Amino acid sequence: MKQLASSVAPIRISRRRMLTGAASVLGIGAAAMLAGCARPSKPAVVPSDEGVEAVVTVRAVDNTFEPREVEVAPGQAVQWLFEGTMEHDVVADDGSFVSELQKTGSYTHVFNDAGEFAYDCSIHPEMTGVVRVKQA
Ligand SMILES: [Cu+2]
Repeated sequence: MKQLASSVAPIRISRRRMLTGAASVLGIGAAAMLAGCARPSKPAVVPSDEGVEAVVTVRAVDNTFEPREVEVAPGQAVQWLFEGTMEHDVVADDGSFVSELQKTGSYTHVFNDAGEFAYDCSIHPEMTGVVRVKQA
């Protein structure tokens, strides 16, 4: 009987250790996830190119950009229309075009350089889009 009692105790300790270990692994995982998702800070707003006629319009609705991918030629402009009930913005990964958070209105950007410009909404990471600028 003594043997049984002494064999039970170590099991309890190891269980507790396992739980503690699992909790700390989860904690590290959550911290890594937060670090991966969080933008360090929103880049500076790039003023909208007003007075320019856009060749493509993208609607920012709740919670998607429609269409998600657009294509223009160098020198052409894309206009985003804010139509959702929530605030959204347009933030280029490279910071080359960045709008204010807004519920209504529009934001226009002239793309002078060829390339692929990914962007998203700073408060809705699931809202992503791409502007492809191709040489005509
Ligand atoms: Cu948004």
